[in-house]
Amino acid sequence: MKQLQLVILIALAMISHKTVLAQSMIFTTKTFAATQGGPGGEFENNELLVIDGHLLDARHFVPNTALSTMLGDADGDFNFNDFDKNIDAIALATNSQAPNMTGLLLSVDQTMEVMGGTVVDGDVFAIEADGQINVIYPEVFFATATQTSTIDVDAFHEAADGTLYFSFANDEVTTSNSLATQNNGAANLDESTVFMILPGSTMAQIAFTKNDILQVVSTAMGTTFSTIVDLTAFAADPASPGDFIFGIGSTNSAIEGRLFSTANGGSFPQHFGNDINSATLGFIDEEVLEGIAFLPTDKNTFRLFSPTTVPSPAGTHSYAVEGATPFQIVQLFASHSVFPAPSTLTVSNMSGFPYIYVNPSDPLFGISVQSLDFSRYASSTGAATITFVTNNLPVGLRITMQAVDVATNTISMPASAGI
Ligand SMILES: [Ca+2]
Ligand SMILES: [Ca+2]
Ligand SMILES: [Ca+2]
Ligand SMILES: [Ca+2]
Repeated sequence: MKQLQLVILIALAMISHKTVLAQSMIFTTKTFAATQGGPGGEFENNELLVIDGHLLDARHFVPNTALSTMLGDADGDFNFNDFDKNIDAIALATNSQAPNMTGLLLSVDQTMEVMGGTVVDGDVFAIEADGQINVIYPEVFFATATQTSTIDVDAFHEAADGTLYFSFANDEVTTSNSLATQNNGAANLDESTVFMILPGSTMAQIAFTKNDILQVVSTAMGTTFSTIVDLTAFAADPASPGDFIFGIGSTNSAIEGRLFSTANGGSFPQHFGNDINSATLGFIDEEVLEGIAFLPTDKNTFRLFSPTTVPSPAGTHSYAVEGATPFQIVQLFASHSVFPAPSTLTVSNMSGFPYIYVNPSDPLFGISVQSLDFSRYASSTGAATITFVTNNLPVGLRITMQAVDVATNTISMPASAGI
């Protein structure tokens, strides 16, 4: 009987040519995206988005307000809104790296001011608990490995065996004869080239040339494409070991916003039985996807949003949560923000986000705990909106919040308001 089941499974595997997504996929868009999913109806290009086994369409995973709250007040204007550059690469951090706030490594597409300095577009970095940026792989590492000069990394992936994969945002010229040879004799490395660095090596090889990527796209689409403009995202395909999933920069409406897998020579990753593209992600328009990473498991995240623009000093403030236990209580905790670096405590005996940004000894914290205005029952879909009204408060007085799903004792990432 067992053998028969095995034969059936093998037969099923052989007729299945599609990659099926079982893990949470974290990603970002290249530009602002209007969406049917999630509060506010919009995603910014400096936010981390997610689809998973619970979510049919894309939702926030880490809103830019959460990233800015973690980063702190880099420019000293008493607003937590300084994570303001497009995120162009995302990768899952391995255990070998320093603990960091989200478990993810990021790159941005412009120089960004952070506390204690700047990050540049070629850096791959983690955000630490105290708001410091920890550059795990600096730009010079990639430039040296490819014998180029200043570069912008726009796709990055660290494989389980330690092999690093990456792509550049622009065409770059190499002085390496070896790389040129691998690049069909050309010193000009196309922006859709995927490089790899094997564990222990400091020199890169070409994993996929522009033509290799074109071939995968053409095979998946069943028609020949002469350009995909750019490779914008790269990760191991969790449903097909040894294969990879990538995103492209083309704005050709036939292929814009699609993800491709190298499985079967060229195929479409699947989510809930659909190809992953702008329409199935719930976007109103076609959007170029960048920076994909897969979490090890399907993870239902509990998420708190503040409005994407800092509200005026006085008025009604509306905070949305998603991913809470349906029909159970969501509690918002608030305290006055600490500047310039956020004050953090390590969470114990709670699940979700590992740090507390609200200050339990602040008087506002006690008020938020006791106020009915700060708690709501979640809807049947685990959503709730919490609103409160403030009077005009001076510059320098801001509020940091986190939400708790009381039924599961799960804490959200932080949000903040310019109140
Ligand atoms: Ca982005
Ligand atoms: Ca600021
Ligand atoms: Ca970058
Ligand atoms: Ca690229």
